[in-house]
Amino acid sequence: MVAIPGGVFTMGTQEPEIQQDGEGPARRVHINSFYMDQYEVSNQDFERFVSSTGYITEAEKFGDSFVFEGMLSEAVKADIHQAVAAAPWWLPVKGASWKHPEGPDSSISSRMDHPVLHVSWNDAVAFCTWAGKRLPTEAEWEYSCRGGLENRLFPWGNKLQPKGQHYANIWQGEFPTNNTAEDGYKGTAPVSAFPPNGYGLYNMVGNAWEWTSDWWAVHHSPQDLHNPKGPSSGTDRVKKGGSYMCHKSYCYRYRCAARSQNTPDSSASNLGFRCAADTPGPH
Ligand SMILES: [Ca+2]
Ligand SMILES: [Ca+2]
Repeated sequence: MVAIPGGVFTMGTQEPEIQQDGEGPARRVHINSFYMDQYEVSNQDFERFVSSTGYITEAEKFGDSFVFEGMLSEAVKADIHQAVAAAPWWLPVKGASWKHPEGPDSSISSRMDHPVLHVSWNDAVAFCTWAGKRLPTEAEWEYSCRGGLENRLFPWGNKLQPKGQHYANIWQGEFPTNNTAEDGYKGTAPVSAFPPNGYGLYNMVGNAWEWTSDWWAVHHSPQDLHNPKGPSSGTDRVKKGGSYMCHKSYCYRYRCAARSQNTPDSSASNLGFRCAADTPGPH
């Protein structure tokens, strides 16, 4: 983990790119020092948890999970007859789970250093609790994402590709039909790929979406806040950072201020997490 120094930052933005996501207004938020995982939780990390606890994820209990169509074999696709109306590239795949990200025939053996996927919010909380940690709040996550920079789009600045270099695993090409993988990765990348931000954190944006502890809401007070924890109740939890599937044309969410949501029992082939922890002693 990395020690994140306490401070004040501008959360959200006055120039929301996706209005309905509640990216605005910009508000001043004070954050106490805390610890943040340097990397997304990997398959290897999650396997250690499962082998020591026997934990069964929600996707395994439900018997299926959502997989991006572009990652599936023709054989698996031929068996599926339902899709999400608003996002037909998501297919519910029987037997898809963290161990089998594209269904029963697939395996993580060559991807142990990639982010664990198909973990629900409840699964993520179980892992972090086991590790003596917790999920970050949305405010802690966004503060971490910004890496000490103020009001920038990305963890490294405002330019997506400084000097033509890729800083995150997102989608190049035409979504969802043509993934050129110009950044080196068609699906997930190792959790240590790409340069870290100013706090030494990797893949805050792109690669896998990351759960936070907050309930989802789109209206925020413009007032100064101290260590906000989000609404006291809700139906969905906040996820941050976007994923390898994000392209500016339909999901410009690989920005620190961007946000989205899922129900706490949801899982998918582009959604993972990392943990945070309190600094010991008085703040
Ligand atoms: Ca990519
Ligand atoms: Ca990420």
